Amino acid sequence: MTRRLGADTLVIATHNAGKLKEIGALLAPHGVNCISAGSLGLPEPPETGKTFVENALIKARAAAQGSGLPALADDSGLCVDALGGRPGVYTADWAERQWFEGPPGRDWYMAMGKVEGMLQELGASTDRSCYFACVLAIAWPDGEQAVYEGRVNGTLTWPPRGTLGFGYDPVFVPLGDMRTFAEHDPEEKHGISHRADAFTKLVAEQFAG
Ligand code: ITT
Repeated sequence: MTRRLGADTLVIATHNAGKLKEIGALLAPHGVNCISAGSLGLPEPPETGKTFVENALIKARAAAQGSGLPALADDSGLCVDALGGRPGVYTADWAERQWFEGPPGRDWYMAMGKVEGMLQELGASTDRSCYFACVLAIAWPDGEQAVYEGRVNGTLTWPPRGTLGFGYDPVFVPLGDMRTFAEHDPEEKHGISHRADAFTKLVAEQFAG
C-alpha cells in the first residue's frame, strides 16, 4: 500500500514562484501544513535526470533529506509534437539567457520565441499540437516515495496572449478552448491543467477516504 502523508509539515520543493502558488492553491482544501524549500534555505539540486519522473524524484528526495520532512516536488514542461517532444525536460533551460543575451536569469518571452522560431522553420502548415506534462513526486526522509503524472493537450499560438499564469502559459491554448492559459483565471486553470491532473491522482491516493 502507498504511504500516506500524515500530520507532518510538507516541504514544497520548488524554487519557481508560479508553481509554488499553484501547488499551494491545489493543496489548500486538504488542510496540509506547507513550507517552501526556499524559506528553509534548501539548495536546488542539479536536475540531471532524462525524464520528468527522474527529475521530480531528485528534487523531492533532496528536500526530504535536507529537511527531515516529507517533500513534494514538481517537474514539468512543454512537449511539442513537431519538435519530437522538445523542449520537454529542458523547458526551463530554454529560458536561461546565454551570456550574449543579457543578464543571467530566465526570459520566458525569448523561450517562447525559440519554440515558435523552430516551428516556423518547419513551414507554415506544421502541426502545432503540444502538451504540458507534470510529474509530482513525494519523498519521505526514510526513502519511501510516490509519483503522480498529469498532462493537458493543446496547441501553440503566436504571438503570446494574456497576463495570468507563468512560464509558457501565454502561448498554450488547451484543447477545446480559444484562450491561452495566461487568459484563464487561476481557478479555471486549476480545473484542467497538467498539474491539476497529477494532483487529482495524488489527492485520490493521499487524502481520500
Ligand atoms: P523547480 O525545479 O524549482 O520546481 P523550475 O522552473 O526549474 O522550478 P522545471 O525544471 O520543472 O521547474 O521546469 C519546468 C518549466 O516548464 C517551468 O519553468 C515553466 O516554465 C514550464 N511550465 C511548467 N508548468 C507550467 C505551467 O503550468 N504553465 C506554464 N509553464 C509551465
